[in-house]
Amino acid sequence: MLKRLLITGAAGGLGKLTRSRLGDMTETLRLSDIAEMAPAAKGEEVVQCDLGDAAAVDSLVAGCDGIVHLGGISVEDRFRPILNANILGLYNLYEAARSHGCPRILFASSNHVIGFHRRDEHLDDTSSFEPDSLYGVSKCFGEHMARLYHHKYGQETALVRIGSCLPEPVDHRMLSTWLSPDDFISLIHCIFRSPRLGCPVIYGVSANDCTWWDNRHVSWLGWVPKDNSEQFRAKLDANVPPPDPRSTEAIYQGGKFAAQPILTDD
Ligand code: NAI
Ligand code: 15L
Repeated sequence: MLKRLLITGAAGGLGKLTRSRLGDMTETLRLSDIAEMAPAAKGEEVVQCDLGDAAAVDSLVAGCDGIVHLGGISVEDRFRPILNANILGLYNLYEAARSHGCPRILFASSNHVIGFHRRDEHLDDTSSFEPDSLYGVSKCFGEHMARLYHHKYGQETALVRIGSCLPEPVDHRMLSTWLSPDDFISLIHCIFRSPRLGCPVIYGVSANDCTWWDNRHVSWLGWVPKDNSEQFRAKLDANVPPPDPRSTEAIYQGGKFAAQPILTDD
């Protein structure tokens, strides 16, 4: 049992999911976001702060023995907001962790670090970074920060390249990338219960028949995802037109992120 587990990004989609389901892992849940959150319930602490504010992040991390880092820009955006939340925010988080005893971190990385691999490729932890967006580049930075602090200070981080964590897939691509909420929660339990973690890449994906990603290199973690997106295929076939197979969106694993132009700051 952890003493105090910090969840950043607690006002977001996965923040709300984890807030409602991780209470049994910890004596106290500390919840943080730049946005407003529901008031603290019993066993909870709520702290509103900007990840770009180093002093605030330092106080946020003090006293925590685990961190589920979900906070930040979660889709493609202009560079400035990404710079503050996903680049400066990551530096602030790792510096704070270093000064407060290196609590274990789950970093919510993304499949968009490898989004420019083609869909006929099968990937594992040795596959090259091929980001498909400024957002994807910021997640590559986050993974590299984690590795740097692992080598220098022994900081442990699970680099979870989340696919698409939603109640169910909403397009055909997500038949490959879907991570069920239940499988995400069971993964978080495995990460914080493991006696040793290191700094592994873990693809956050359910046991989908048509996945592109291979997690055999982390079988020692004991995570066995249970859900399979095939149960939703007929519904998608009936309701969602697939994209033109010659389009960028359909060729690459990152889908729409690969097809989007880079947004400029003005
Ligand atoms: P979300 O956008 O719903 O939540 C992110 C939260 O971070 C928001 O509540 C936002 O207010 C907060 N945030 C943004 N900038 C901040 C700042 N400067 N300081 C403090 N908080 C800030 O995203 P979601 O879907 O809950 O995803 C959570 C994490 O998982 C994100 O890091 C995302 O990149 C990652 N992820 C999610 C996937 C998914 O399928 N939901 C897939 C791949 C990665
Ligand atoms: C992500 O990284 C995003 O945070 C999420 O909103 C989804 O779009 C997901 O990837 C995806 O690729 O489906």
